[in-house]
Amino acid sequence: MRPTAIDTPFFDATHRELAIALDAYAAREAASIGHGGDVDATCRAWVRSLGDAGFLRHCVPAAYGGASAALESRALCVAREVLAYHDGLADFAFAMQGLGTGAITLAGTEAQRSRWLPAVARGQAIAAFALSEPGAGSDAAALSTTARRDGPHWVLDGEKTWISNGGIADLYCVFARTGEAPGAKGISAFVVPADAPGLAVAERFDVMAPHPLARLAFDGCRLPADALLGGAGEGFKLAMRTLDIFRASVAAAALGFARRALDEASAHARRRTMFGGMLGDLQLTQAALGDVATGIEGAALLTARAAWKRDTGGPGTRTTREAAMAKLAATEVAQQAADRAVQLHGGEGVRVGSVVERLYREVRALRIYEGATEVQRLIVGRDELARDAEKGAVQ
Ligand code: COS
Repeated sequence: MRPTAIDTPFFDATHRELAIALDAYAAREAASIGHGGDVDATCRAWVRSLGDAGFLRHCVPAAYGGASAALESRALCVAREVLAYHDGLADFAFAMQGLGTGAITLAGTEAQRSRWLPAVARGQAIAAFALSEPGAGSDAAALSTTARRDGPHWVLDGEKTWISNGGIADLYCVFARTGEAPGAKGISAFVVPADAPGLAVAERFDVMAPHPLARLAFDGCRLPADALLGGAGEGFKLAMRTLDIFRASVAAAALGFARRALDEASAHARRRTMFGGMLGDLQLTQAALGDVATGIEGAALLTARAAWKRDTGGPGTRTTREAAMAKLAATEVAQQAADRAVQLHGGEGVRVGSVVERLYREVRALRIYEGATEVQRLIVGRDELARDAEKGAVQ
């Protein structure tokens, strides 16, 4: 597969080379690693394979074994669109290495970066991002896990939930309330090794598109003083800055799933006879495919713009609005693409184990995690109001 917007000016020759190399790799490895069986073992296999092949270098900066000087949003997007097209767990394994260490890349000390980033880039350590809690999902600033100083230590108490890679991760990037101020300004980030005393995997979850997922319990979890990641009280902004990068990449993954669904639907429509012709001869089929293709290409341009703006905008460029639009548009169109593909396949579409049945299950969580569709809508809507207020101020 060739990423949808790869031939637009948002991308250059290095991205096209990456796409070609990954496409060949992913087709081969998806066939050899396979989809079924134990998700922990499958994810570990993908991390090892992606690390050995050098693709995880796109998840960390060059100074720590990465592929480019800074995390490159466009490379992340290219990689995720191609991987998701071939295999949801391949995309998951790749993305989590970046999301789980994104805050270390953005704000870690030299010691934190050199301890974790090279190992993550080689696929020798698995990373996770721990923000959500039983009582704080969309309203991330309401989190209640606490971190308090105790002499030379930090002590964490509370729970994190829906943590991807929970149970197989070697390190967790954890956000906890340190209380410098109420709400968002009283949260700090911590690097927590999986074997930290007082950290336990309290529960594993089965979900409709299985991947390692857990609830974590912190019970007097004792960390050294240098576990603090970034400034005290700056954890919420760090989480949001990390999400600004990875939300655009979720959009790219959605595009990969959507493109696969569209390809499966088109191929089926050209093969399946119906009413004395082919399914694809029916105008209703053509309209369904036309709507999905148009939605995918529109979302791909939003995604490319978000990634390009971040990569080329210079230090301090905010892409919150662009990343939110991209995630919103791409994940919604992926749902539509998978649903139409199932519909066009008829009974075969709901047969457990068919490609479109798998895609239908795989795209659903993308509209929820890393900021639900409703959160993206409110981010864009708030930004519209702020822009209007600015206009008012200058009139
Ligand atoms: N980059 C840098 N700073 C940011 C930021 C970003 N993308 N987003 C917010 N901030 C800053 C704000 O500027 C504000 O700082 P100041 O008070 O100094 O201006 C502070 O952070 C608080 O921001 P805000 O008031 O917008 O926070 P809210 O509590 O209203 O929350 C939403 C905003 C809903 C957008 C946020 O909670 C969110 O993204 N929720 C979804 C969480 C999520 O994605 N969870 C999934 C976890 S991974 S599966």
